[in-house]
Amino acid sequence: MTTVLPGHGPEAPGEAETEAFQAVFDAAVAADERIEPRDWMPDAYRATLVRQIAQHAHSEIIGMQPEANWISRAPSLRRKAILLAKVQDEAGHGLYLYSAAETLGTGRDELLDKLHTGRQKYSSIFNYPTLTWADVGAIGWLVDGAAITNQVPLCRCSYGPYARAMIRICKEESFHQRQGYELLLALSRGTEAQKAMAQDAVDRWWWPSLMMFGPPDDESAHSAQSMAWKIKRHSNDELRQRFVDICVPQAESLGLTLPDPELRWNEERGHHDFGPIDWSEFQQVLKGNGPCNEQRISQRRAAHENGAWVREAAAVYAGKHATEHTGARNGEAA
Ligand code: BYC
Repeated sequence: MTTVLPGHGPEAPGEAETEAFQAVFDAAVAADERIEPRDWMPDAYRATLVRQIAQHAHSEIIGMQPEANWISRAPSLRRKAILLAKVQDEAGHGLYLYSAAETLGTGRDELLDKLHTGRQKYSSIFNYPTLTWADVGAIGWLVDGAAITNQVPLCRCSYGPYARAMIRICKEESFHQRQGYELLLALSRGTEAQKAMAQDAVDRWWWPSLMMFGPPDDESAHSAQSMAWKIKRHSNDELRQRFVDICVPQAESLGLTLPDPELRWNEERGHHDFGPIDWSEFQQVLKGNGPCNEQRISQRRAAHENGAWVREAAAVYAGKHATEHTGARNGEAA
């Protein structure tokens, strides 16, 4: 959809004009059209997108930490190369998403500052430690698997730049999920000790992976509005159920079990029933009391501070080039 927006013209829109723009926006959403950066959009729609995209971007870059912990200790050159590429992909995902947030008028510096000062969240899942090599497999299989389940519908998000960023991210996440599955398969077909290590990792990552989908629908503050705006296409519980249904047969093929005695197929519902999730643990992690919250954020702040010289050098370089180009246009020697 492309409309000229109020706020982009010389005068602020009047009430009638805003109503007209709202009607155009509502019709575009109803017709499954994409809203683009220069289109008019309600302030609350913009704020919700910035909140979700920023949280998503922060998750990608914080998510590099637990896996990066194993790069230097990967058991073979092949595994090291794969893990390096994966962690690098996560950085790329962060960049696409910060760029998508920028199209909404929010600068990357501002978003990073909010992350560093605890005013914006990142996914709860990255506050858990990676204790063994098998955790790299469990993250790939379960965490990336949950991410894909959640993110494939976001490729149809009503906001164009976010939807388009998600297409590439999902392709890469699928590859990440397969490498995790393949890693766990190798361990589960290995020695007894390797199989036990794989099982232990799955036992620890299963429940936090289910929490990634967010609170239950009746406690989800934003779902109803985000679904009406077609930012979210499915509720948290729907996607969580979809993920459980996908994982059960995959766990069987891996020769591993999922740590839930209540997990069973429900013929009537056509889905797997599963046991209660410990939402108090989720709330604690969100409040900053997870096992690794402090470590993750202090490492992120340190990385940002240590990278200051790169940002400064890049700004000077860009400034120099801008001057050279202007000079060249004016017929001066560079
Ligand atoms: N962790 O009303 P709700 C990855 C918050 S990256 C922390 O249901 P919404 C990967 C929520 O923000 C994975 N906070 O919210 C990277 C809200 O708080 P505020 C990240 C959570 O937005 C590297 C409150 O709880 N994926 O896969 O409608 C390596 C109420 O929730 C969480 C995305 O970000 C959580 N798990 O739905 C490997 C996907 N859940 O903001 C892998 C995009 C909820 O009011 N995001 N909260 O203070 C989404 O799809 C949605 O934002 C969510 C939550 C489904 C996560």
